[in-house]
Amino acid sequence: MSRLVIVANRVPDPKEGGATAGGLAVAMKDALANREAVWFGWSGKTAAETGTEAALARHGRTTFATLDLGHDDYKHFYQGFSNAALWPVLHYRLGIARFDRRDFAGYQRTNLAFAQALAPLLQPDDTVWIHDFHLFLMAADLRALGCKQRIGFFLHVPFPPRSVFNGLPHAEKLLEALEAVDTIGTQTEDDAENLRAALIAIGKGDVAMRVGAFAIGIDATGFAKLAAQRANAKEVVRLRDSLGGRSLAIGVDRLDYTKGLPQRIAGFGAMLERFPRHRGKITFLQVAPVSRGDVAMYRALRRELDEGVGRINGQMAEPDWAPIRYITRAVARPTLAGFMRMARIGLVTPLRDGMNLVAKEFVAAQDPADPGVLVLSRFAGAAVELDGALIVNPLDPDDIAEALDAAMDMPADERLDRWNRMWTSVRAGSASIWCRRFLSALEGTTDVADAGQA
Ligand code: GDG
Repeated sequence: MSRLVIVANRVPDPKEGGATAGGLAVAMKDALANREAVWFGWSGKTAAETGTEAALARHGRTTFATLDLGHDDYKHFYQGFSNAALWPVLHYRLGIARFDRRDFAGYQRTNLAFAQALAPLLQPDDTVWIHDFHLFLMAADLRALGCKQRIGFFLHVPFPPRSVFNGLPHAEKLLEALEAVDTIGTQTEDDAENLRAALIAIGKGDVAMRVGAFAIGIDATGFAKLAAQRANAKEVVRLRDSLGGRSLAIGVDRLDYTKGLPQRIAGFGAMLERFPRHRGKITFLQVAPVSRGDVAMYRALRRELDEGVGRINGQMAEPDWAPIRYITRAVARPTLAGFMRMARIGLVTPLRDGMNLVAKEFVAAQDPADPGVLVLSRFAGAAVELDGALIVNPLDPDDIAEALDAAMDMPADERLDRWNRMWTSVRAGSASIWCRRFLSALEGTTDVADAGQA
């Protein structure tokens, strides 16, 4: 079998064997176990200049190849164009995007530097799989350097309607660069349609035909097992004891403005106000590890949340009960799995999300004998598959309030029925299946149009 070359902005730490570092590493686990592979990208460190030669570390059958980012590229490529311009635009938030031509120059420079450092490592029959919005231009740069390998590109985040995308300066350059890609993957059929329409509008109908939807999944049985194992772990018991018999609602999200956190908190407050019989009966735990804390929008969000949580707790708390518990540190993954299993309600209400793995993790973590209820935003890619959830509009606090009320009162047989439907689809769409589907489309054994279908 030919070698698989994975390219992503971040590379998992080889010391952890790639197994513990984030969703992508989990999703790639099976593919990496079965063939020779290279994982190429940013080391996570900064230096005076972006590296020109990748540092190599071998682990099992995988070679980790990493570059440090120069301070300027960190500022303009990563914080600037990737996080302050592309991220909001791809999440439909044109109004909060910040553009600066120096940022785009940094983006072009870094994509090219990545391509220049990767090209000499490639073998003729390698399959190259590039991930996500940081690297729209890299396939075209590789082609310009003479690379003839098969190249795939997967976009983990949404792709908005072209009227939104075209608000991004240089939007056309990003689309044109996709000409160099053989198979282009998005999370949902809506994203694929939006991307195709944007490509067709600039006369790239041939490229539009290479776009397909491939919904990413989780290691469903692995996460279910982890949650069951941790059901009585020390931290989980501590949380259960502290609830004093009250129900738990849980939210787990990177602290990001796409995740709808202020709206979710307002929705929880609205539930307590409109349905006072739930007061003192439920505690909402929001875990929201700080992310991209050096970007201004994220600092503003944190202040807004501090204030929102404080206001609702101040208004609603009793001496022996605070409605909301809010943690901005990361919680260990096994502990999170145990917390999710204990929760009666999972609150996943992003304003926009490519997929949202937390929704699938919550489903996998449930006790089949007494499963909880998922309240899910219709704007998460996961909503396409998880029709057993209570689907809400995350912008409408009353909608969230009513779903919470319904979840609190939902009889056991309805909970079980809804959960069974969701669990069937989470299991069927596991991470390893996602990986296999994309690679078989890229490596030519399935048609793109059929490959994304379950
Ligand atoms: C992007 C797209 C798409 C969260 N807090 C903690 C923690 N997490 C873990 C979750 C989950 C992961 O982080 C988050 O994944 P999501 O899918 O929810 O969201 P993004 O990070 O925005 O990911 C998204 C994804 O890529 C994959 O394609 O679904 O749409 O935006 O696994 O559990 N993990 C630990 N502690 C925490 O406090 N250990």
